This record gives sequence, structure tokens and C-alpha cells, in this order.
Amino acid sequence: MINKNSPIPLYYQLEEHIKELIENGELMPGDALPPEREYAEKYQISRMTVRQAFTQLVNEGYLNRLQGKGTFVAERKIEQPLQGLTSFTEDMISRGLSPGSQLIHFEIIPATSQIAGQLKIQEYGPVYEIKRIRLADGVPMALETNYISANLVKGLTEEIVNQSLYAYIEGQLNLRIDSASQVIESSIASQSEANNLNIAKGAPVMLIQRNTHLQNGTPVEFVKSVYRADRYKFKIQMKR
Ligand code: 16G
Repeated sequence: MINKNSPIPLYYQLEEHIKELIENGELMPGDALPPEREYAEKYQISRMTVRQAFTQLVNEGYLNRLQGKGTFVAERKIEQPLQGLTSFTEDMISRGLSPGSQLIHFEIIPATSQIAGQLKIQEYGPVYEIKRIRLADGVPMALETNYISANLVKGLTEEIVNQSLYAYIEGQLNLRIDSASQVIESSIASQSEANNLNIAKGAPVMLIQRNTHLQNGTPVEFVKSVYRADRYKFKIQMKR
């Protein structure tokens, strides 16, 4: 498995070997890796080399190190294509995961000038402020705060937003969600985000802002989301 005569660095060979074991299912999420010492003895390489391979794999999200417990195979990341304008509920169902929401805030507020600007409504106009933890098979994936004009999307209730917002807008109100622009940037979890997402304070997250429009161009939602960077990656197709 490890070829000492190869010009490819030893740590990299080991890294690729472990990746292969993860990708072909011989190592499953949650499995403990043998200690560094065992790898070092088995392949006759230094523990430093093994550590370097592990560190790379931790940085790439394949492994997790738990203080005092050892190194474990990480959960697989959800790969989210960015071409389609889909809802969280649709995304989870298309992957065979069970979508869920934990509602932590639901209120009609007067739009601040920033929210009014995003939704193209009058300042102080009535806006639903909805904060939900989005779950996949019961595991928190993202924390989402939606702002929606109450004059446009009428009759929202806590029961409705515990299900799919897009299904209500399209299915019940017959409004056509058509396009969105989305900005993604990296950040780290604050204490309250960490509590809600069940991750450590300071863990990497992705901040996503989505502005969604109806077919006639009317803004239908302004959303700020915090996605777990250890569970999500985004994919975009490009063409020259
Ligand atoms: C996604 C959207 C969010 C939308 C929600 C509707 C991103 C970054 N955000 O989470 O803007 O409000 O889906 O989901 O993708 P729902 O229909 O399941 O409530």
C-alpha cells in the first residue's frame, strides 16, 4: 500500500489510502481509526508521517479528532448543487433524508430599513421573522432566519413553517417562486449558533444570504442562513 521508493510523499500515500477505505465503505462514519502507532508499525513509517496524514484528513473533513478519545471517520458531507432553486425540504427528500424543523422564533415585526430594502416594501411594513433550525434525520444542519412580507405571503402559522414554506407559498397561495440570488461566505459559529447547531463555538460555518423572487420580480423572501461547514459542501457546474 505504501511504496517507499515512490516520489510521492509517504504521508500523502497514507492519506489517499485512508480516503479510499472511507470512500469504498470499509471505514464507515463513526468508526475509530487505529492509533497512529499502529499505522507507523504496520507500514514502517514514522508517527510524524502518520500524524501529518491524519491532520490533512481532519482538515479536509474526512476525520474528526476527539480529545482523549481518538480519531474517527466523520459523517459524509451533503453535496448541494447550486443550479436549482430548491427548498430545504426538497433537498432532504431527494437525498432520502427526513427533513425537519425546530422553530425557535416566529413573529410579525415592523420591517427595518434594511429588511424593507431587501423585500422592496415600506419601512415598518409587517414582516414575518421566522427562525428555524433545519434538521436532516433529526440532526441540525442549518439555522435559518427568513423575512417575508406579511402582505404578500398571507396566513403563515407556526404549523405551516414547521413544514415547508415553499410548499405553502406555491401550493396554497399559488405564487410562483422563480429565481434567487445567493451569496455564500465563510465564518465561525457564535456561541448561540453553536448551541443551536450542536457544534463547538468557533467551528467553521457558511453564511448564506438568499433573495428570492416571484415570476413577476417581486421579492418573496430574504433569508440569512448559517450552515454547518462540516456537513455541507456546495457544487457548481461550469461551462466555458
Ligand atoms: C432553503 C433556502 C431558504 C428557503 C428554504 C425553504 C438555502 C440557503 N435556503 O433552506 O431560502 O426559505 O429552503 O425551505 O438554501 P422549506 O420549504 O423546507 O421551508
